[in-house]
Amino acid sequence: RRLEDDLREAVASGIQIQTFYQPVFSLDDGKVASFEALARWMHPRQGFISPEIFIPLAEEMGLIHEVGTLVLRDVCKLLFELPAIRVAINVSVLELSSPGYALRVIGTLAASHIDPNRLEIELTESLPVDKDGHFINNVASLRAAGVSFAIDDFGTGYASFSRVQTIDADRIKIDKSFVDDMDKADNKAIVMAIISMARAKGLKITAEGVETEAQRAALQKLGCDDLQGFLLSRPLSEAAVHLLVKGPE
Ligand code: G
Ligand code: G
Ligand code: MN
Ligand code: NA
Repeated sequence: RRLEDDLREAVASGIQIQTFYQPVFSLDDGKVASFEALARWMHPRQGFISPEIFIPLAEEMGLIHEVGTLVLRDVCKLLFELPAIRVAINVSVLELSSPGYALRVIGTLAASHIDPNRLEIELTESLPVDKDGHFINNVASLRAAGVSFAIDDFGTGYASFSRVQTIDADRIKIDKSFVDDMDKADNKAIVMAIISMARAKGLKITAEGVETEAQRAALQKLGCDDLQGFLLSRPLSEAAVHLLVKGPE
């Protein structure tokens, strides 16, 4: 069987695609500021398949919309059950370029009685933006409803300050590759430049992929708002998020 057939089946049944949540910590008080929802594919024979494999495949196959719907459904359930938290979802440019995407998201939030301010959309510039305006219209509608936007993997590929301006983003997420470099040598210069430019534009700053105490200390000193990475927490199951937020019952 081809992986494509398995993915089509997984998406149709829903249950093999699961959502994990990686906590993001505020540097102000060290508390959990939000969670990033991350899709996981629990393949019945091959075991766990990384989103780095199946998300691009879903994009090629036109299934990314269904994957996004499954993740958003999980996220709305969690937001409903835990009224104090905020969650960020990763959204493909293909989803945001699809007519009616914003209305579907806003409708799903409304049906679950969830304040759109509790949802953030992380956008990676891996694909070109559509030319017929659907992307911009969706972003504008979501922003008007209260959904915030972050530029993911900032500093890589097409993610740049022009992208920040186009979608009027609230936040940048400094890519793990820069955080890694910071540790090795005196390669802090890039991170410092990103942070000072982001500050000048009034953007919130999250650093991703923080794995060492040295990185944490350096990023704190440079003035990041939030940190995310294996040093602080791996992505958690829904049950583990409940335990973290509410404590053992
Ligand atoms: O969880 P992990 O670090 O392995 O994720 C790998 C990549 O897959 C990341 O770039 C992440 O943004 C992306 N990804 C994870 N979950 C989703 C999702 O629900 N939708 C989209 N479009 N991308 C996702
Ligand atoms: O592209 P995006 O930022 O959405 O990717 C998130 C991915 O990065 C997730 O798959 C998550 O599991 C992974 N990740 C999060 N923190 C760390 C970390 O500290 N180290 C490594 N290697 N990966 C991380
Ligand atoms: Mn992300
Ligand atoms: Na990222």
